[in-house]
Amino acid sequence: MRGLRTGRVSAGVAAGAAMLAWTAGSAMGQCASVPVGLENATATYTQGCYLFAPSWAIDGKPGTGWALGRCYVKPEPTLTESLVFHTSRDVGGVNATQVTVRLFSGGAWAGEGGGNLTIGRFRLWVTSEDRGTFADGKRLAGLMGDGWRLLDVEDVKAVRATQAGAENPAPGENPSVSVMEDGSVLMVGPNPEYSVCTVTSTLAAGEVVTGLKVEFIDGNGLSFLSADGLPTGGPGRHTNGNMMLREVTLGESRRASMTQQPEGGTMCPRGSFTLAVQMDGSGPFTYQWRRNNAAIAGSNSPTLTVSGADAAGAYRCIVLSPCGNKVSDEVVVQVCMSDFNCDGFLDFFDYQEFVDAFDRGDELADVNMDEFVDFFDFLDFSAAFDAGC
Ligand SMILES: [Ca+2]
Ligand SMILES: [Ca+2]
Ligand SMILES: [Ca+2]
Repeated sequence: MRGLRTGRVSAGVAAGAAMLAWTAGSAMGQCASVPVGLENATATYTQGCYLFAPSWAIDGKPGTGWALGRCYVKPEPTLTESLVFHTSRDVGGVNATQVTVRLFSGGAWAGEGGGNLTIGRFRLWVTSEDRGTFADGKRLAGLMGDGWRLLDVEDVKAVRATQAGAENPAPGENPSVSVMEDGSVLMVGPNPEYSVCTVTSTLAAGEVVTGLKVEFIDGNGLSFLSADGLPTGGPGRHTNGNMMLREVTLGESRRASMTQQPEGGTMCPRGSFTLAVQMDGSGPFTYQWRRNNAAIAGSNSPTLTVSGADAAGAYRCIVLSPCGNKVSDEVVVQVCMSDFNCDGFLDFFDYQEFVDAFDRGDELADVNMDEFVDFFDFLDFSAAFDAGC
């Protein structure tokens, strides 16, 4: 017995150029940010622990939030408090992945001279650690874990917001933001009652993120920090140290990559053969399979099943998405006419069954597909059998 061969060829130069032209003409829209769930919120500290749970910063409700303040509980102020989350799924992929973190904060506090509870200064961290090592859901002194990497701030903006979290209500002046030497974001300028601060960063190719940490740093209005030389006016926690974080959301724009290439192979005349690709990325993906460089009508899924004696050819799949277009390897599907009984082996039974069909004049024996069963079919079959397919 002989096993059947499989084949794969590299793309021809001319065919490849045609593909790229076709692809470039089909560019799609923006690479949108796809939401990623945040779970198991844990904080080092929560003011009024049972009134402002960490999980309230990820409950999707603008009216609830996690509150931070030291004045009522801690006799000695600390510089930072942190809030950590699991990501509900791994973030990042084969290619560099853009991530966006959006922090909605605010609320007015009438006491102690008044003031708005927006975020003044914060840093963002990510981790690739096992989710069992951080973010245990505790409201106080939660598990913070090790192995956090400071997220580079590529772009940041801060805008006023409504009580419901809508951005840029008119009229009014937005705060501006700057990135400090320690990687923290500092909001300066007018202090709106509610604000949204959005940070964009990019994960390295292959980096997989399992968690997010928001580290809040006092930066404004607190006398013990004035030595920092930071602006004393503008947005930031209330002068009594209070801050209300209402919602944190995370999004990713995962660049497209093809994680599974199609595999060529050999099928028998009455069998079928399935080709498949697999994509990684934010999607959505549009698939188009091509045979011998011509689009196959209706072949718009990640898999393609071909059948029939004329299925032989060179195949590839073109995948379009807002986050990148990909062209698969070109692979060859061969039809092995001498595996006459379609059992995947070439042996005496194939020969016997062909001869039987030939003697009957059965159209199955018309291996050269000229609609006659004659001596030429016999020659073709014998040659294919001798050649191994
Ligand atoms: Ca909330
Ligand atoms: Ca066989
Ligand atoms: Ca024939």
